[in-house]
Amino acid sequence: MDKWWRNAVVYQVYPRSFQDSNGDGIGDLPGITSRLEYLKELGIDVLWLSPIYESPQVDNGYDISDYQAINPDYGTLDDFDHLVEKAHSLGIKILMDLVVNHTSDQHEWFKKAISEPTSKYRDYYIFRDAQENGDLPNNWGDFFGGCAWQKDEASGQYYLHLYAPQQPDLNWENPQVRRSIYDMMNWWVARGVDGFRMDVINEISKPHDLPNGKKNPGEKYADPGQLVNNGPRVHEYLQEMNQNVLSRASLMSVGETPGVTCQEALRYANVDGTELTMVFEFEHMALDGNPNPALGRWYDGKAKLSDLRSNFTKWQTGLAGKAWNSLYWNNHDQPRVVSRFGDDSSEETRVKSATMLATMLHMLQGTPFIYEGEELGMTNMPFTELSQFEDIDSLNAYHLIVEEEKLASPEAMITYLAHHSRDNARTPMQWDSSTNAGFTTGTPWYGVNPNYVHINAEQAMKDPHSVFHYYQKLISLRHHVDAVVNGAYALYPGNENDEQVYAYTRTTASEQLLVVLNYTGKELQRDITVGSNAKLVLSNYDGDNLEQNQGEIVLKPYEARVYLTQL
Ligand code: TEU
Ligand code: CA
Repeated sequence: MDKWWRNAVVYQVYPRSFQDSNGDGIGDLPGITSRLEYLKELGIDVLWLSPIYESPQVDNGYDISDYQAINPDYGTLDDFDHLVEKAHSLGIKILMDLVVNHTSDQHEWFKKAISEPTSKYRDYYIFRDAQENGDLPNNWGDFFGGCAWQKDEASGQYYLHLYAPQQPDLNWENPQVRRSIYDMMNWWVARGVDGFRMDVINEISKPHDLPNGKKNPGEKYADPGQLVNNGPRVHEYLQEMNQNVLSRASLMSVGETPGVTCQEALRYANVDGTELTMVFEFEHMALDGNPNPALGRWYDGKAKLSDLRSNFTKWQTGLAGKAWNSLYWNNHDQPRVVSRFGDDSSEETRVKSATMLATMLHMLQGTPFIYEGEELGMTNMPFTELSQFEDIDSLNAYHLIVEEEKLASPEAMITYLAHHSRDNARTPMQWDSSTNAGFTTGTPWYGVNPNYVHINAEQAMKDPHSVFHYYQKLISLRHHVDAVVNGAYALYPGNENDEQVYAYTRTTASEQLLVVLNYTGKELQRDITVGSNAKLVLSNYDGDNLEQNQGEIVLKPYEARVYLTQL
């Protein structure tokens, strides 16, 4: 099988916020098509489209009402075909978002499940009676902070939803459900797509008797992740999907897998190719959570370098040779990386820390994912009040944590939301310094970050020192240096506990990369030996640091260096 995705770099587009073409303030498919040359210029190989299907948009498209139709806000199937055709002509592959843990409650299947409870569609979902004492079927919460059960008033039964009540979970135990999903996937493959990014795919298999979960003190509902992540039949289902769809066309498949461990990932993303080609793990996204577990990720602290390093090291060495990693800092669910792990407080620190963080990630082994605007060093939005948030998850969290459970003050929670809300990723792409950042000629569906006046693609493409040009170089290194793709990962000797500098090597039989990163805004000195035949192939500082050295290295604030040695 051709494992083309191993050398590839993926770019994620959030269609609503990328480019509007008709002035209605909502990004759309013709808008994306019009920006493909920009992506080509950046150098990416694959374009991942967040959901573009017909959807009531309760969760911005992750609630699908028709898997084989395009949301009219985004265009038509013709627009889609045109996008695929043009992307392919530029050598860009297309990755579709596949959301099959749940549908929208407006999907035909669910509407029939409710209106015709004796029809076969009832068993497409997970309905249960209340317990004899009248209690809910079990104590699960949903991942958006509510209860996982919603009452169907007509029958008195409850249906399961791991996300919003408008996102009922599909019953994967039902072979007809699985068959319909594989048929739908093959329909998209026939239309030209090159792979799928699979939403919460490790949550599709629920434990058969839906047992109660353990609750943390003070919590109303049990976190369902402990029971539904990596459920009993998930590997069986994915192998079946692989045989019916994925392996037939050398498709790339990346499973979004919250709560996945290295051990589980060895199965999902095994090199034999019997399940998926790679997974998204979440551990490095959980290193800056609140010290109080009841507040989860709602916090404004920074991750320690030692935690990031030991996590990367665990995954790099854990999967080496046995499974394939994906690499990401950002997506539509995460705040902007430069604001989160870097420093966006000045133009200088923004550019240096964004490029340092990019180097940290892109020189690792795996397939890197870039989220729209990350290549410009786009930052978090300066949110100051609740009315500015839009995302269902953020609004629910505020309601629950501040109003119901009184675990945080309104002020503290706004600070946490501003730091960590998914809305930070969803502000419109910043193309140029014209009104609305060139995203739309109308009124944008969501506010543009005011810093678009100086942080935008047009400006970045003109500036040789921009974050954009640095990403271009990282991508090019991956395409041209074998060690970036295939080199074995190792920590630089003695680097294990350094809280400020991260240094690692990637080695093949014929070459070695040395990556040195200053995680701080301070100038630092380290005892790192760079061989006399090492060539500096990338750095985020000019001139003064390019000299060879045999002993002490002096690193400027947020400096990143990559050396290549032929062995
Ligand atoms: O997100 C799932 C997800 O990232 C987690 O927040 C999840 O709720 C938790 O970790 C479970 O342990 C995906 C999509 O990326 C997101 O945009 C959707 O809202 C969600 O699924 C529902 O489709
Ligand atoms: Ca539009």
